[in-house]
Amino acid sequence: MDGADWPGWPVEDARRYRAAGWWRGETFGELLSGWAARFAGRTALVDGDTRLTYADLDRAAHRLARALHARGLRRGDRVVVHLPNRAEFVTLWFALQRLGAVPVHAMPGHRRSEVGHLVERSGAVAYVGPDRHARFDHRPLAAELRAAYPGLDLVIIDGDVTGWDGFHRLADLLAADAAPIAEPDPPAAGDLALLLLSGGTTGTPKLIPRTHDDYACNARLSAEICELGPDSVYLAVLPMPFNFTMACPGVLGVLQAGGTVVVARDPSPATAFRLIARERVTIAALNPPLVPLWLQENAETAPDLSSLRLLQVGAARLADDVARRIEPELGARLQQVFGMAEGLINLTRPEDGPDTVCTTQGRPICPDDEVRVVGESGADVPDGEVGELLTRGPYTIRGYYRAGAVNREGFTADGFYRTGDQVRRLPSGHLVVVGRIKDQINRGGEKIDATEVEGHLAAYPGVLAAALVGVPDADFGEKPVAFLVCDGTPPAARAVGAFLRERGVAGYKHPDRVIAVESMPLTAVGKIDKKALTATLTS
Ligand code: OOB
Repeated sequence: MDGADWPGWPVEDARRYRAAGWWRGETFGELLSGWAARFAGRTALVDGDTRLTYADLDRAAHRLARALHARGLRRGDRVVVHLPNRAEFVTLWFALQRLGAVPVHAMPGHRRSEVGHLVERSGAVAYVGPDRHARFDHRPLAAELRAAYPGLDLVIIDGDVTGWDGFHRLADLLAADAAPIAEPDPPAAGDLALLLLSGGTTGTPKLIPRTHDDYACNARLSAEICELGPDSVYLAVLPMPFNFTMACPGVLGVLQAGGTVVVARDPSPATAFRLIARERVTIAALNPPLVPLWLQENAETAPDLSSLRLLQVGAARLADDVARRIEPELGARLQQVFGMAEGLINLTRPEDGPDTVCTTQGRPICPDDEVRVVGESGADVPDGEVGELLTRGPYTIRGYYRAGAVNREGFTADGFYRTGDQVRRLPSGHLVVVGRIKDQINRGGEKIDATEVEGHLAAYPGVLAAALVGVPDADFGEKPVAFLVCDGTPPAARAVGAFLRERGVAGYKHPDRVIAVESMPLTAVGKIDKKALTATLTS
């Protein structure tokens, strides 16, 4: 463990997690070798016409690891991975694991501002992206990043690199027959395996250090509860770098069970339904805004969803009445998923009754997950009462990566992560998410750090003060709205969007509406009163 960069678990806790079998001392590189030996000829991955067996995936990851090593990549190096859903994401991920290099998960929608922070904060030496995706050319972005961060000297593009000096083609590296790694420096299970980006609430994105031991536990326990096995076929609808899609149980949970991952290159229900019928998909994971789209497309086109047994929904609050329609209309069981990149995963269980499944967000996946629900004073509240959720456990981080003082706010002195979520705990241990105290907007699962966006808005010419708040939205649960105090004519939402795009801010963070106000309402302690701002729209 690298104590200088991130706080690991106290020795006593680590010993306990190992003794209980939550941590098994295996790296993802070793795990892939084991799966390849066990499930060799079975299909691991399907992406369009590409079908990789476990043996194929193992070989491809091995070959790519050698090629990356030949380009100078070493154990501990951080690599920003900015790939959308495709088989190469998985191959690359395992190639990095074999080397002990650390993928830094960027989301497909992230742009220069977010990816730049990832590079800077992680000290990444390499960037891997597609040539173009969703009408965005990643190559100028990669060139800009390379110019801005001298440490970033390796750029790998999955696609065309013609005219881009010094960029490597991922396909060439995958095909390369590089020499065996002369002096392998294999990672250990307690090492950093990946860095996830936190939704954040402080204006500066925080990186989440996950180890082989803890992340494998996350995936394995999720897979056990979802009863995955070699016959499971998982449809990856949400972005694969998202923790939900990656490990809850997602790609890693399915692979450790010997099942098959089917890649959906776009999240539309039409694509999903075609793949479900063709590949006999048994499990898929969605965020709440996708659910009504699935229900509608299902009613209109009557697709063959007969293979689908489990539909996971999470990342934002699923409305109870939408939840109740899932099983009758789609014929698949619902599972609610309340998780976080920092760790704790809550799932409803196969044995839970319909009321529990439709109205709660599940309960922790590990018996050693510790959950506290505390009031403002910091004291625990009784079951049934609302408080902030604090948690600690074998796959929940004890601090962010290279975060220093920020960790003292985000975690209690005895290592509990302050989730910023307001929940009620039922006597059964199930949690109901009722709100949050963090200054974040959850746009249908995509998290927006209000402070971060306000920093950009304040730079808009003539803006004297800016506040970003989440307002209720029928499709997304909530959407960001900007309140601005302006010197002169206030800008239209479209102009603000163009400004943010120019600054490299991901599109999902752009305010849906811009509302000019004379002045900001303030709370008793002089902070902008966001509740009062929201009330002006909803009253
Ligand atoms: C998942 O992870 P993150 O890191 O993008 O966001 C975590 C936050 C939670 O603290 C909570 O505020 C919200 O997202 N959230 C939910 C929820 N699931 C997540 N709020 C209400 N209901 C739910 N079911 O979003 C994530 C990670 C792994 C699995 C699933 C989701």
